[in-house]
Amino acid sequence: MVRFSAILAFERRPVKKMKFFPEERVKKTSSPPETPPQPKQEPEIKKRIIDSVVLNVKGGVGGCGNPKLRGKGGKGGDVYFIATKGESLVGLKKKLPYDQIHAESGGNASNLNHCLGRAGSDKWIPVPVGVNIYDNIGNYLGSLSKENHSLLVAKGGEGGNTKNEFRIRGGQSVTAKVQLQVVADVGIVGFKGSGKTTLWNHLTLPLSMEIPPIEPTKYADVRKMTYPDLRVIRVLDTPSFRLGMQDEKQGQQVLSYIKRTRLLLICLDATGHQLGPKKRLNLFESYLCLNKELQLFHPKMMSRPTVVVVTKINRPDSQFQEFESQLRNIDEYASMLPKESRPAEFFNLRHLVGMDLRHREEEKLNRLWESIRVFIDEYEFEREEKEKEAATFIRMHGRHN
Ligand SMILES: Nc1nc2c(ncn2[C@@H]2O[C@H](COP(=O)(O)OP(=O)(O)O)[C@@H](O)[C@H]2O)c(=O)[nH]1
Ligand SMILES: [Mg+2]
Repeated sequence: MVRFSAILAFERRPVKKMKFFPEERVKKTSSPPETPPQPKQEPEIKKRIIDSVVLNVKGGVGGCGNPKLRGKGGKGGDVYFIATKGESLVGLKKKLPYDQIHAESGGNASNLNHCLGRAGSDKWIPVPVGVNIYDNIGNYLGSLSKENHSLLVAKGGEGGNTKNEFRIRGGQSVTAKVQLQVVADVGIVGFKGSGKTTLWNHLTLPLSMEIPPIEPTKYADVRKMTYPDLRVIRVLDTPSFRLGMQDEKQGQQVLSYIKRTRLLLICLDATGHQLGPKKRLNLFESYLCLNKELQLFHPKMMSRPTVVVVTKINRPDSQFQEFESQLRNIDEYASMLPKESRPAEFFNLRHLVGMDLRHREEEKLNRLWESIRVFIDEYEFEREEKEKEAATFIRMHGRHN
């Protein structure tokens, strides 16, 4: 009986498997690789705009107190963001690739000579001028709009002392999102096929450069227009506007870029826009539709200077001339439309031009270049004046919350 079970036990012993059979191993090392070496591929160009970075920051730990000597530990250092000219988000991320940025810990109250621990030094993190700071659940922490303005982001911990029974405290830990207030100076917005990317190319590419083939725009992208006096204005091209895009993640992102521009450049097809399988909007209706959607999305956008470029005016069914007169009496024409198509407030329209984008119409483009610059400067000037006025008012009357 015993012998029988011993045999069984032997048979049940697992067979040790070899990882590679020898011939396999030989094959692996000696045979040439089956696929010839591929030429090194160019890394794919990342088109996503970097408009925010997330930094984990932590205040310094408080120093240990000393119950025997009743000594007090030093306070941990605080973490501040400071608006610094010339700083960029990409530069910031490169400079601070660590997972967490700490301020210095407070010193311990170790002996009679060091009865009071030294306070840990604060950490100052330079960030670009013109950013808003949020925490990880989107709570607004503050903004840094002017050079050298600073914001306390994470407080250092208290050192051990009689009040806290000599227990040290860790510093505050904050996941801070640093987001640019302005993504681009000009935001091009319009329905599909209205010529946004074609216009963007005309505005931003040098004359000598060949216009790249036009493809549907998947990602928002920013390019610069450089004026002869080296003034730079950044222009945002966006994927086409769709109804309900605020309910999708990518749509929300595109709208958030458009929200953070200084001037709206609305691109419209002179022949109107096919909204759905059954509904076609004429040029005026397509203008009001965009107006209404953007006004509902962000009412403040209505005070922003707006330039309208109507494309494809060479087409026989162009409605451009009619559109010009409709805009002159916009209240009257809008009142003829059903109530649900009318926006509560109209765009702040400053310039209207009809173009045939198949050709480079130099004169019109030059006027567009110039007016964009003038409108942005006027708008910024007015905004600064208003800010100054508000600051004086607060100084005189106090802030009321
Ligand atoms: N005939 C004519 N075609 C245009 C004009 N503007 C743009 N297109 C064409 O319309 C198509 C869509 O243009 P695109 O710039 O991609 O529009 P987007 O979707 O608004 O970016 C392209 O084939 C362009 O060549 C124009 O003024 N006249
Ligand atoms: Mg496009």
